[in-house]
Amino acid sequence: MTTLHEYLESADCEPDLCTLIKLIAEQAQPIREAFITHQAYVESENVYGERQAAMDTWSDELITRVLGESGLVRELSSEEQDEIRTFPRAKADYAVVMDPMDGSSLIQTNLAVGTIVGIFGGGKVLQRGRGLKAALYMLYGPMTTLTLTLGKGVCIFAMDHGGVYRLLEQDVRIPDGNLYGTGGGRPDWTDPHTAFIAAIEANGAKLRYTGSYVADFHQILKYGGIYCYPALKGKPTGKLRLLYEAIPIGFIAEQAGGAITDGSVDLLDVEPTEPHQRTPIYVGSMNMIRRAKEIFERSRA
Ligand code: AHM
Ligand code: MG
Repeated sequence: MTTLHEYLESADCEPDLCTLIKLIAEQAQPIREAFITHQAYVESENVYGERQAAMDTWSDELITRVLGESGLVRELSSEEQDEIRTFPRAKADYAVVMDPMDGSSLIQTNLAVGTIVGIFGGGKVLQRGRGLKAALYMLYGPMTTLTLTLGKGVCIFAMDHGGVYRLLEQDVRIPDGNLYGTGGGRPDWTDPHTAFIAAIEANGAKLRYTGSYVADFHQILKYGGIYCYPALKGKPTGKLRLLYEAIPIGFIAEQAGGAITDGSVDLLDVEPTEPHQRTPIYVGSMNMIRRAKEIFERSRA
């Protein structure tokens, strides 16, 4: 089976970008090993006032250190850090956005969690998602998988017992499908979101939601449907973040034939103004995205 290394060589990927992707992918092993010793929450909060799990800070520090030392990354912005990090001596000019441990509130339950990464060129993290050179996520489930796009389709690799990633699936396409997951409590949903969920349920949509965005999205990628974290009453931008959660996953979704929207605009076209901005997210199959857009458009008329 094709290894990640062989795939990158054959994909005509810039050599420094290949090195960077392999370096990030290698961190899955130490991250997996650390779960057992880092189960607890720590005393700190992140910039959003959320309690940090030990794995949030541990994985953030690990990846930040490795990328800083690589000399390949000029800027790094992480969900777990208040400020953008700069590495002025870097010899390459990649800029990385990441959620080092998405779904961390589930670690003690042993449900799947993951690491989400977007890689830009040009040395700046504040860029529109459509400018990404690569996006990937590692999912720590029964298998460790790496879902990757270099902007030319999506591949899924699985790590074998020797720590080598082997190609599981290529040219992944999101099928039209009828699964959905949505964040936010029902009393806090807005009228268009309530109308959308009612419409898809009336059409047979089935709820599947763990509370780990990266895992919930992976299910949508494989089986089709939609993941939503909507605007909520009193929280018009919802919970998830444009740079760390929307953009990399949206880029992968689009490369697999799906899309990402906040209900009106394609989130890959949004110019970020600050690293921690939040956005409502609807990501998944085209049939579901079309339906969401129709309902939101009607609500604005
Ligand atoms: P995290 O990045 O700190 O894990 O927070 C984001 C998580 C997503 O993984 C998940 O979809 C969402 O928060 C779940 O939120 P809720 O508990 O409100 O459903
Ligand atoms: Mg997250």
